[in-house]
Amino acid sequence: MQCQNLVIVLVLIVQISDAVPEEYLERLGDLKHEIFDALNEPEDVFENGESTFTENPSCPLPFITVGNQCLYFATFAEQTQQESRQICHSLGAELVSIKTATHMLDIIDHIKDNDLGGKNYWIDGSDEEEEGTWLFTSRELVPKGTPFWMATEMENAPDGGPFENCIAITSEFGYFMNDMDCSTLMSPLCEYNEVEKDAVGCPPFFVDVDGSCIAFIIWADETWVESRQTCHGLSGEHASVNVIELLRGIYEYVHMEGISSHSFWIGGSDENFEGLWRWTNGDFIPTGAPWWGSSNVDGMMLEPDGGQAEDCLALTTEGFHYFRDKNCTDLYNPMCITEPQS
Ligand SMILES: *[C@@H]1O[C@H](CO)[C@@H](O)[C@H](O)[C@H]1NC(C)=O
Ligand SMILES: [Ca+2]
Ligand SMILES: [Ca+2]
Ligand SMILES: [Ca+2]
Repeated sequence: MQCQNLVIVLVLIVQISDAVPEEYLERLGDLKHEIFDALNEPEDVFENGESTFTENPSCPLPFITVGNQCLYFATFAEQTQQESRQICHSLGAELVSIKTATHMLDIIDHIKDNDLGGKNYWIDGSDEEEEGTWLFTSRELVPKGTPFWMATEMENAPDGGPFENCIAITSEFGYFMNDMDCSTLMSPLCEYNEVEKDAVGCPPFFVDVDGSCIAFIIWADETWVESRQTCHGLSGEHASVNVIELLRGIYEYVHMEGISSHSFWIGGSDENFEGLWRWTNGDFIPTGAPWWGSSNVDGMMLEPDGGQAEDCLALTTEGFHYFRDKNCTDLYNPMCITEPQS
């Protein structure tokens, strides 16, 4: 098992180094760092035999064993609770649900022992549906009281009423569970669970959308060119949306996952020849309805409507995630595509 892990790590490292130009490796910054670190951890186990990360064959990369759970502290991202949930889903995981006192202790010990303090994490659990009824995603009840929730001699959490409906563990409150405003930006703390794995088998950060593996990189605001490089860094391509069911699937996915307030760059442009829209592999992009959205810039017409000022293809929130031409230096989130894993 250890040898297998090492081989997987080496293959991934080779793939990453091949795909990314040197100067861009630096610019990918935190994201690449995080993923790279996570991928390297099993190697430490291999070399030292002993490590704080107990080897557990059932924890796939980038998850590590904490107690009897497979966890990933996704510190590269800071998102709302709903968006954090989506990031966990893209790793075949869910926000961690802390159900036992031992889980609680294991997580706090791990944060202390591994210098993960100073960060704030979203975990599973909310009372958005019915004030005061705290439920995990599984609809089981979240345990109340000691030793889970923060308490002083005067009062104990949750006590934020209708304005604080999501559970976080934060540095400020000593990593006790605390109810907070769901739109606060914090890092996802994901728990891998075999059951959550999608049927198609997409690599980390990619999810199955209508049979394609798509990554919604909601934590990075980038130009079109940077988005393309980010996709290459994840061993993917800037997404071609060349099947109408995929456009529909993307629309349904961003609404289902609560990330429809995000706008995405996809892999199309007419930069090489004005008006001639191509995917990054050179194939032509379909024109007209129902692909492109309507435009009211110059009477009622369809996009593209930007001429020389707009040469890159985006699916935007205000554009209802139809195809629209946009200024290539606008900052949106990358949307990437890759092949399902066999
Ligand atoms: C795109 O937007 C940038 C920044 O707002 C601006 O400087 C640039 O001129 C625009 N490009 C085009 C082609 O209009
Ligand atoms: Ca509440
Ligand atoms: Ca154009
Ligand atoms: Ca436009």
